[in-house]
Amino acid sequence: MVSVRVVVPIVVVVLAVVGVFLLAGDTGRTGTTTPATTTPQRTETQTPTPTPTPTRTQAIVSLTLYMNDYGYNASRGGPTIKAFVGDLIRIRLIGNGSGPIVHDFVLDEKSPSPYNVRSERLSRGREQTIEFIANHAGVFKYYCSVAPPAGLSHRDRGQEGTIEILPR
Ligand SMILES: [Cu+2]
Repeated sequence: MVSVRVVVPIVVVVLAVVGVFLLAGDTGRTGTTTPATTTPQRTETQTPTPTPTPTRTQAIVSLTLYMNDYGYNASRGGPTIKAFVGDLIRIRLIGNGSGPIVHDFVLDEKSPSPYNVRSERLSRGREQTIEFIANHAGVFKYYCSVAPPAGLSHRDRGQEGTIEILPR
């Protein structure tokens, strides 16, 4: 175990020195910085060797949905969410049902869709942020899966919306 303690700092120092000489900027392995894919020091160092272009920055489709009785940001239905394949979809869900009524956000085989996204069931004032990658192109329905023992399900009351994932 002693050797590990000694080796790790040496590796860190070596990597840091190598990184300085190469001016390549991949010092993410030192553990002090996150392994970001960007090379922000490029403008300062003017590396002579061509650096491969980083992969395309991932688009983030972000929105907030208030989960009302019985719609998303609405009393019925919900906004159409539009994204491209590969986008990260980040949805902040805020429970806004009345009384004990809870709501959720589901995009699954019953949508129908190839996705398997399901939030918690949130009561008024509670929130959860969900994230998923838009891996499958298509037009699908997201919906609330809550259904009381008797009467109409929330979806039957109109609590659903459309999500469109376009191919790039
Ligand atoms: Cu609901």
